[in-house]
Amino acid sequence: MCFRNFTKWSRWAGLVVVVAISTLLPCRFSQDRGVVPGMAYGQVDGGYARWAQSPILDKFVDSLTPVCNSSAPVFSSLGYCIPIAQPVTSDSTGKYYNIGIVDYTQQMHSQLYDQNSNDLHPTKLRGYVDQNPNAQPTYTTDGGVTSSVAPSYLGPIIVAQHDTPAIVTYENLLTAPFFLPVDTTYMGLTVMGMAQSPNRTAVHLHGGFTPWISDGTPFQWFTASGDTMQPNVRGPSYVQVPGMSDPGAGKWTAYYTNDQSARFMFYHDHAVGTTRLNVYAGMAAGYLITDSQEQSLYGTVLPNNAANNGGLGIPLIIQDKTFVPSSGDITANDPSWNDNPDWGTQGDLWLAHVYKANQDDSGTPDPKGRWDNGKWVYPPVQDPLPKPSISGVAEANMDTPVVNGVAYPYLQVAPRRYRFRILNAANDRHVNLQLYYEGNTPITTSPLPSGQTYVGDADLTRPGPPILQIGNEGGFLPVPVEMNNPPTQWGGVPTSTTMPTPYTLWMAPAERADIVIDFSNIPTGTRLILYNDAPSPAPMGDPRLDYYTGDLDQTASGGAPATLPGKGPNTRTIMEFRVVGTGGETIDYPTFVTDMTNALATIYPATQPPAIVPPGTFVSTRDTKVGGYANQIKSLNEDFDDYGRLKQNLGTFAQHLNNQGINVSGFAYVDPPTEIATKGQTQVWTIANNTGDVHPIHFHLVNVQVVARTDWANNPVPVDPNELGWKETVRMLPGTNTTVAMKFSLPTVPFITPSSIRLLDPTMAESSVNRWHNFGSEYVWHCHMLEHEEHDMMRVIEVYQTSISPENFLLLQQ
Ligand SMILES: [Cu+2]
Repeated sequence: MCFRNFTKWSRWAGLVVVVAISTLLPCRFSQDRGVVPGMAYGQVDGGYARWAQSPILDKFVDSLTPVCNSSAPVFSSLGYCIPIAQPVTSDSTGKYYNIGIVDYTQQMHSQLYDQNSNDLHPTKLRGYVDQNPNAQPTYTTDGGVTSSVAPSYLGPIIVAQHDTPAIVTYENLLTAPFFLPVDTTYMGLTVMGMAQSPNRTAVHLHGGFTPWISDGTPFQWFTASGDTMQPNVRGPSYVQVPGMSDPGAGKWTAYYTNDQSARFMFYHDHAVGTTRLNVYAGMAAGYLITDSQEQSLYGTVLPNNAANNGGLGIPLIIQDKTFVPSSGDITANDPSWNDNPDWGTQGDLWLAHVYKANQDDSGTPDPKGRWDNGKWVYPPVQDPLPKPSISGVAEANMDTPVVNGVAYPYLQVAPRRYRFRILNAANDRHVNLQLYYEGNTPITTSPLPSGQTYVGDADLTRPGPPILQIGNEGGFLPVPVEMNNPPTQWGGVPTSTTMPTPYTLWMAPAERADIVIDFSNIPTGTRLILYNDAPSPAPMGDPRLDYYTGDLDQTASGGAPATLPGKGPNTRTIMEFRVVGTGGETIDYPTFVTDMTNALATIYPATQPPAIVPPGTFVSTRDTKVGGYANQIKSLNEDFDDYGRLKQNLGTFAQHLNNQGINVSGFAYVDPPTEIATKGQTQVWTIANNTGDVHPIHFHLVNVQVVARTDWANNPVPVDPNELGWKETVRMLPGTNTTVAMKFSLPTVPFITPSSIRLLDPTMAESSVNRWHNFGSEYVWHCHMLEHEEHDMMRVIEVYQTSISPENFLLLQQ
């Protein structure tokens, strides 16, 4: 359970503090993440790092997983493609899909071997599978699933047409013990002393303009009919689509309007208490909306060929994983991993399951610690509970980049333009993407001659072709943005507390980038590296989480040995492009950029709503009114939970005493809602980030306009060119206010949507403070670093048809 109690609620109403905007200052900056200087280190916790490193893998030996193509099947070198979902039926009301949720396995690198043999070891995963008997792909992979169709990682992609609804029935088929560590102290997994199933699922269409009953918020979970703990149980916010028959045991139907312009979204798990685990395990898949305006660009400014999946482009879905190493390595670094036979073996997914604090509970500094122990900060957390043996952690930054389900993939490209649809689907790791020529010094050369770079690494002195960004989460940008070229590298030292400036294509978790790269002038035989140097966590960075060739041996501080040339773990070399063969095109790049600029100048105003605050309007985040709307103050905060573990929260700027006796802002997810709108209302929020982290804040239902940023001294912090247009995941920089504007329209649907009426905290018994509440149309806003979201950086957004009291249960429809 997260830090919260009913006495705080009773104080809450009386302690709302309206903070004058002119005095908007951090109530508290982030906790010190370092160890206490000058102290002698003991052999704490047996000297264990409690942190594993993946087996050493060669880079760029497996090809990128392509999208399946029924007419000319093409697979990765590992034998996979990402299927496109096939509707089971279509009529004037929309396209209907059946998608199962299953455990399965898939090989993610050709050197992930079984522990007891030299056989390949497909990694245990859970994810989505098209249940249409005629689904793609037409081959079968290793599986063990009940469907006749094999699941494939990150599939099936739903490709929807603007304004044609998609009605998806999901079936939870998860019945085996979860293969990842489940912390039962997190909200939702123990209800009034009763253990809850870890195999709950809730499916959220991220970016969708969706009625709340189909949004897939945390309490809209459902279990499998064969669940061993809670068969066919539906969460307190589970609602069927009105007018449709009950989908049946273990199922849930969602109605997606697709009343949006062309854009790249994704659907992923959102179940209370297990979101971070389910997504890390693979529960994420692409969702594209296309429209006639986008299609009019195919063959002109956008490519139109098989390699680009028509004109839709190639998905590059970037994640980070750590694979369980050999039994010897795991025993040396993280021996308690072996205590649970359900967790994976060599080649399966590893996840930290010990809250490895900078000080143990006796106060002895631990040089291998990673997060603060609230018992030993000042002022200390009062009477912390003993930390659970299986614990969630503050952040899960892993050591191996995986793109489309392949560790360190390569992609062969012809000398022509390619459109890529990039999604950062990592749990917590940000990336700062850049493109360089690959080094050409053989790996056998030692020592590395000065000024040279090994094969397999990026030569930072030789920038590749520019990255031209044309879209983000909200669809097309008003103006294409050429990522500064040569790219700007993060220098390894934050130049300010606000952001490691400068940067190139910075993508926080859940951000998307629609980009075009022109390889037409790159000679055949060239290899290029997609490079990342974002610090993790951003912006301050922990050097133990930055893996690159020649890094220092950090085993003494719980990190990895030095990374060898050409091998992992390496979080800087994401993937390799190989320019091969013919089939190229002749492109004059400046003319292409001009043509793209002209195309977006037409398409953007035709497909996107107008700006709430006219572009060019000067806005200070301290203005009391922005664009004529009251400027509401929100906050992002750090705190400690009842166990003395770091946690994050968000909410208004109202302050209350925490368990250290400090006045802090922010509330728990289940505290009474403070973000309230009426249908069609426009609101402006200024969000003050009181923490030391960059948090990607995601808004369900609405897209937002990023209006302004300022630091604490009210100096402007520029909005990035690729943040113009509409977004739903916005980076909040530490020590910075970010002002966003949004309109709370509700989707038009062919049925009457009931209100969300439930206990404020459905995981606790009803009481005088834990009341029944009418949430209207219930959505959420939260950090999309999933370890933060789950613990407990999420709040409700409630939208009402008209302005009413939240306790008025008579208004039953939205
Ligand atoms: Cu966060």
